[in-house]
Amino acid sequence: RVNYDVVVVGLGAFGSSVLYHLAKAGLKVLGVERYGPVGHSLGSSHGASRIIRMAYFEGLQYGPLLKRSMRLFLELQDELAAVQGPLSEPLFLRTGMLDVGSVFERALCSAQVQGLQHEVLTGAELNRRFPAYRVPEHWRALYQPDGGVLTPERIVQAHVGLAQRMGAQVLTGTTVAAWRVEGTGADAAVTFKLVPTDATAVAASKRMSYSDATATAVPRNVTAAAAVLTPGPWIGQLVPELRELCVPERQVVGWFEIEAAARSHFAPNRFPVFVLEETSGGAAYYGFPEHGQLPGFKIGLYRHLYEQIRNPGDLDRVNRTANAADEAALRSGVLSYFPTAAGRLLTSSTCFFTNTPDGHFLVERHPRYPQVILCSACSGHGFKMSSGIGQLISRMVREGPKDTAAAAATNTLQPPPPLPPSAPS
Ligand code: PYC
Repeated sequence: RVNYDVVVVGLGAFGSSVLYHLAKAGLKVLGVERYGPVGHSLGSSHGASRIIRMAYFEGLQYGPLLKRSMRLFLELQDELAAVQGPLSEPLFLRTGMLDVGSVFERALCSAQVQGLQHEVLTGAELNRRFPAYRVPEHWRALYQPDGGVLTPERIVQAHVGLAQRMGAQVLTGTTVAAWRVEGTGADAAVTFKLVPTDATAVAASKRMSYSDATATAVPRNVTAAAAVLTPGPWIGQLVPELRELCVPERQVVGWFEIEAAARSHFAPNRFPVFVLEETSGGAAYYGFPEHGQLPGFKIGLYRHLYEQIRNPGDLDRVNRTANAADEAALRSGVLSYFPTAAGRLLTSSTCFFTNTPDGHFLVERHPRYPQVILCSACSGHGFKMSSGIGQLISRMVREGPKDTAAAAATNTLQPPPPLPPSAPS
C-alpha cells in the first residue's frame, strides 16, 4: 500500500546520513532534495570545511555522540575508498584543535571529564608553537590532538552515493508542497505531495549549483510508513509550529589571502582548527588551515546573529555574497589574531545556521505523528555529529514509535549536565 518504508526530506548533512543508515539497514527509502545535485551550496552543508573536535565546550552530553560520529566518518572514508579507490583528499583531515580565550575553561572541563588527551597552553606558548596565531600572551588555550577538518560536500555526496548503491532512490530539484498522515495505528501512512522546485526563483536568487535535471520525473504523490524531516532552515515551511523555536540565520565565511612568506604557517600540519572567543565577551571566531582546492585562510564568526530569517519564503531571497559589513566583521578577527592573512578577501560563502533558543539540537518524534521524526535545528554546530545522528535516527525509525521511551533513554543529547560558566582567562 505504501511506496516506501521511509521518505527522508532534505539531503544535507543529516538527511544524507539518515538515508545511508536506513539503506544499510535494508529499508526501502526515498530521499527528496529541494535543490541539487546533492552537496550543493544553498543550505547548511557546504563551504569546503567543518570542524570536528572531541572536548566540547557546548556540553558534556555530546561526548559519546562525538566519539561515535568520528568512528563513523572514518568508516565512511574507508567504505568510499573501497568503492572508488584511493581518495584524492581524505574526508577527515587531522590537524588538532585549539579552544582559545573564553571557551578554554569549558573545553578543558570537557577534556578532563572525558579523559581526553589535551595540553594547556598560554597565549605566548600558542603563538610560539603555531606561528600564524597572534593571541594575547595571558590568554589560555586548550590543544586537543583529536580534532580537524571534515569536508562537508564530499561527506554528503558519499552518504548519498553509497545509499544509492544500496538501493536508496533520490529525487533532487523536488519540493515537498504538503505532507500529511493518513490512517491510524498500524495503518497510518505519511503522504507527500511533491512538485519540481521553482527554478525561476532559484535562478533569480543567483544560486549557481541548482540543477533541475530530475525535475520532470518528479511524481506527484508518494507514501511511506515513516518519514524523517531533515530540511535544515526549511523546517518552518514543513512544520509551521516550529517557526518560533528553530530560527534560520544567515552566516558568512571568508577566505583571506595569506602573505607569501607566512603561507607555510597556515598549512594543515602547522595550523590546528580553532574556536577563539574574546575574553571580554566580544566576538567568537572559528577557522581552518589552508587546504584542498580553495586558497586562503578561512574564518567565520561563531554564534554571531547576522540576520535572522523568520519567514521561510525569504530563504530564497537571502543575499548570497559577502557585503562590506560581512567582510569588515571577519577582517576584524583576522587583523587581531592572524595578521599575516589580512590580504584580499579571495572567496566568501553564505550558509544558514538554524538555531534553537538554548543552542542545542532538535531531534524528536513529531508530537502528534510519532512515525515522523524531526531533525533540525542543529544551531550551527551539528555537522560533526551528522554521521552519529543519522545512525541514531535510523535506529529510532526501526524501533518504531512504541519505543519512544527507550529511544529517549539512549538519546545522548539530553539532558545537558551544565558546565561551569566561562571565567575570564
Ligand atoms: O561546531 O566547531 C563548530 C563550529 C564552528 C563554527 C560553527 N560551528
